[in-house]
Amino acid sequence: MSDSRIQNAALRGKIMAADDAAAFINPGDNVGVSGFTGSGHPKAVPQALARRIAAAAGRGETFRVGVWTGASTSPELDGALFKVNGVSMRLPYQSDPDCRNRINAGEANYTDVHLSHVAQNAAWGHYGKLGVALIEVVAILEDGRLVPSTSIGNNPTWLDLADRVILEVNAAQSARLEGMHDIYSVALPPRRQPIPLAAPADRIGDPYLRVDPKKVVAVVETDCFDRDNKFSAPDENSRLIAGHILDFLQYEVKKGRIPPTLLPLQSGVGNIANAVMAGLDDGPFNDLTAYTEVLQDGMLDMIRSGKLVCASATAVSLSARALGDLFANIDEYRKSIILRPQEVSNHPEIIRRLGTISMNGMLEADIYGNVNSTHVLGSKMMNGLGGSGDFARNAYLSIFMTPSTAKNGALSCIVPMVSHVDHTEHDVQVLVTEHGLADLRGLAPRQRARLVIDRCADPRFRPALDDYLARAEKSANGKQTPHLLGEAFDWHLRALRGEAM
Ligand code: 0RQ
Repeated sequence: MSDSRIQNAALRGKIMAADDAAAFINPGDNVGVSGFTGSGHPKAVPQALARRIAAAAGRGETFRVGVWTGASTSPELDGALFKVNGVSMRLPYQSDPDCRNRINAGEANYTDVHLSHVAQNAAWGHYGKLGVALIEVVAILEDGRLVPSTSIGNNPTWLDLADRVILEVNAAQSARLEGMHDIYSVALPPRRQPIPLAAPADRIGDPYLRVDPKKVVAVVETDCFDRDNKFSAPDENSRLIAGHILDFLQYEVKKGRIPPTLLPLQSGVGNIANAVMAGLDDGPFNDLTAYTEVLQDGMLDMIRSGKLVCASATAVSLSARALGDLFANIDEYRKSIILRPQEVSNHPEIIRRLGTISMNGMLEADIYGNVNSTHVLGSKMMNGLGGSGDFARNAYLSIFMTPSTAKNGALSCIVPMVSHVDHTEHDVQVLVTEHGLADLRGLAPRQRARLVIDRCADPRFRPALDDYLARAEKSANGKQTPHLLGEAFDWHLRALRGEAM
């Protein structure tokens, strides 16, 4: 592989084994790694680092690093490093069980950040100094430019800020990804200028990452596929939720508020999001576009069927089957897919300009429309808010969706007051469960509460929510957003005791 994939002579001279490359990472370093929702993450050096950390622990030494990513990664990265308790600080989004367990046990600090904020916060120094950038690429050109992999995330920022750079060149990723990316850097204030992007298909940068070759300390060759981001076939609830959203979008088109081609779609991760895409693929809308952060199987299907003409994202996050299809037909897909830095894919300026239709999952919503996307029963981290907040506040339509109950019906996902707030009532326009859709736009809090209970709550929990609202309306200290502060969290307290809500 070296000859074709690593064309730069100086960097070819830095090829070494993953264990040797990991020796450039020191205890206490912050490491900025590539990787976004299981794609484009380094596959070999993190495991070599985990072995170093385990060996240090065997000698009674403490060896921990800070890990900054684009978003979630994989068992080879978060899994390996958290298993050996090698991470002192993690940001900005994760979904790995070992990582989650350490965070919830208080053994690792986790900073849950809007994905669009990460690059500028890092550049401003809010996270400390970046020792190492560890980035997967698919090739190094003769002049040293880097062909990015299946995600961009924060890679340009990590390459700029790090003292030392380790590159993994992954032969399993198609070299023909070249040309799919659009790298544009956003200057810091006061030099920041408007980002010249007016449509999802616009290309405003150039397709390569750049790095100062003097900073590159190691190049490691790998041959491993991305995480297999499998999806199950949509279940009944997902299909019902997708149906409500499709009916609503048709109504919006009929009202003339959005065009028949809709507005650029942003879709979160998971089975419901995929079910919505499957619904759109079978639905009446054509010539759709997406301005999103993650391109999942559902969107790839829509590109193949011709329904989706352009998808702008920062990463693909695909099943093994869909990744195979992407690579087999990459020259066709390259005409419709653009991968950008997450600072651009999630930039509030662009999201507001395009007026996206944003659809994200949630854990729970309250009767007034506040949404909790991250914390189970108030204190326990699930994944993180990811890009949901970037889109929720700035989208034309900000839609949050969930089945109405969790844990086999024991928990209601519609509660009197959310146990943690990620998206406030001011940012949430539409709530959807399998029972129905509540369009909250323009409504005052008490009107919203009526609609959320009637349309979205599970019928088994409606009487208790009605009762709460009625008593709150009678006895709260004000009528704007009536609450019974003494009992607003009784629902969560019952769940903590292992009872149904
Ligand atoms: O737990 O796996 O232990 O059974 O939460 O729930 O129903 O499988 O839903 O996979 O769509 O995830 C909000 C987590 C939903 C996701 C969240 C339990 C439930 C299950 C998962 P188990 P489901 P999903 C783009 C945008 C934030 C980031 C985001 C998410 C588990 O959508 O991480 O939107 N969003 N990013 O049992 C207690 C409740 C619960 C509950 C569900 N009310 N109370 N537990 N669960 N509801 C992507 C990026 O930004 C990268």
